[in-house]
Amino acid sequence: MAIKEIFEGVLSFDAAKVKELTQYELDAGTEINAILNDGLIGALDVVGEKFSAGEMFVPEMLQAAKAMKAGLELLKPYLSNKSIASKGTIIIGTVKGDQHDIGKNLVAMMLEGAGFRVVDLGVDVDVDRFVKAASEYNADVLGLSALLTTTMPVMENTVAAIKEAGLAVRTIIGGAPVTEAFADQIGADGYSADAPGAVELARKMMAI
Ligand code: B1M
Repeated sequence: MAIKEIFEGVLSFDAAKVKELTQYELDAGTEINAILNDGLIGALDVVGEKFSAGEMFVPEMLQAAKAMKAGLELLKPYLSNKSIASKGTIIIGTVKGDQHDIGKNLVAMMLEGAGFRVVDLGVDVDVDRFVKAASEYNADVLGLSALLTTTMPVMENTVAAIKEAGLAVRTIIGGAPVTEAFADQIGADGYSADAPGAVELARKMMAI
């Protein structure tokens, strides 16, 4: 098992090593969730702790994210399957002022894997773009991601704007600093702590 080495590869910013070992684990038939959670995501958690402790800085955090993405890219075909007939349309994006996209991408991949049509608006998405896209695509669900406490208010503004526009789309929010209590407070229709939970919520909302 090379999962520990994948973990260490992210922490030493070695994208080539992460890619090679992720492929090795895939070929060995290792569970996707083990590679993802114990190797790739687990390492980024440590990066976050080191950043908080002043032991790592933004350039290192960025390099670690790049190394993590090198592995995540190889997992993509296992997490998403665009050939399945669509069970509904979901718009997703990271809110204005926020560049973090790894968690949002993971949620998007798993939603696709569950058979939903996903329109990914990317990062730094403002309220108007969310509202326009929800209307244009006649979306069933709007997913908002935020990783910074400072960008959480954009979620509140977006949920309010969706209601004001009278759109029937349901809202799901998530991201490391987001909580169920916050979702209740801003009137979002759902909150999930992780990507599989977001899929479950979407399924319930569309009664699939
Ligand atoms: Co930044 N960053 N970062 N960062 N970064 C955090 C978030 C931080 C917690 C680090 C720390 O201090 N410990 C901290 C935020 C503090 C706070 O506000 N509470 C922080 C900071 C401060 C910053 C900057 C301000 C640093 C600076 O410039 N001084 C800056 C902000 C830039 C900006 O956005 N404007 C910044 C920049 C960056 C990088 C660009 C270097 C890089 C991002 C690269 C990228 O995304 N392309 C980065 C990284 C990598 C991190 C950490 C280390 C890892 C984030 C990550 O990808 N985790 C992070 C520390 C941490 O979270 N441990 C940190 C893995 C990912 C799979 O998890 O995104 O949580 P996550 O997604 C999960 C769930 O949250 C959930 O499901 C996902 C998978 O299960 N989820 C949803 C996410 N979205 C969802 C949506 C849903 C449902 C569930 O429904 C729609």
